[in-house]
Amino acid sequence: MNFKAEQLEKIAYIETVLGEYLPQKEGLQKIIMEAMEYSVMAGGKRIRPTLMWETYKMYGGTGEEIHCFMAAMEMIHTYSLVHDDLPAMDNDDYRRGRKTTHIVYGEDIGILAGDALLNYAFETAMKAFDIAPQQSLQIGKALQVLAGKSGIYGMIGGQVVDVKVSGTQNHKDNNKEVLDFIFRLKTGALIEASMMIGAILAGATQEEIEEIEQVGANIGMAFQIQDDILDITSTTEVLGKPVHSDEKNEKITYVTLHGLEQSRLDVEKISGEAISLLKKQEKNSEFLECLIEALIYREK
Ligand code: GRG
Repeated sequence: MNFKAEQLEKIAYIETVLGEYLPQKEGLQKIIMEAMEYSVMAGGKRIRPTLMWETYKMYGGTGEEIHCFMAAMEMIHTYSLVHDDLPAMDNDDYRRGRKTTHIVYGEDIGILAGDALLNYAFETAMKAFDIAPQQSLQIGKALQVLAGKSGIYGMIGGQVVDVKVSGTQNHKDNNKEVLDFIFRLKTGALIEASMMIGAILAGATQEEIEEIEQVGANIGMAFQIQDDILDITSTTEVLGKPVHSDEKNEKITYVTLHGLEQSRLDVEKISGEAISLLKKQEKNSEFLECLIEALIYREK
């Protein structure tokens, strides 16, 4: 398999889907549609919709309803980045190689663009009911996962602990547990949800859905450790966002706790476990395995 070429083809396809599902730029509120498009179409690796789509196909899914959820997931992911970049949070000026949304449109529209993306994500996912009414039960289940994993028991919960708890003294004795909690929720939850939704919409069994949740958890953990590594070892040009942001925000990271060498070994080990779990499913998961492998050595 020519993995790189296939990946680029898939990204191009996902971007067409995103373009189709973004709202028309019209009406008195047109600026919000422009800001939504600006942030969503700024590039990005499109890891989450790729994982969703590949998992869907792995479990035999062939329908169109998956597209609504792929677009919805990327909208939720993008809203989290837009809000994370705001002055009240990380206060970053660059993301995905260009000025952040609040720098271009102002802080008020930056906040509203994040809100709009989150809401529009659900409006978009619910279009699946019109596309595949016979799948209503699975679509309902997929919506439950999308809402739950992005909420207070998922990504938002992880972000809360990251901004409010992780740097405080009361946690200095159990930094590793707190960091693990943040990674599982802030980064892992959306990756788990992406794969679970792919499985649910394709009609996978409950056991298969739980197994794929664990695969997603491993990918998420490895992905965030690699993110911490790249924040130290990469450059702003390559990442398209500022490096050393963890140091700037005085964050405890996987690398500060475990060291660079151990962090690299752990990315390999945790990703290897994800690949083994996938292989156990005895389905065609070749592309997913290559993707997990590629993420170990990703440079951005
Ligand atoms: C504001 C509710 C709220 C949540 C923010 C996702 C997040 C939580 C913050 C962004 C900062 C960060 C390092 C998050 C961890 C997840 C992560 C590594 C996001 C970046 O994802 P990529 O690398 O981004 O997939 P692209 O740009 O490629 O889509």
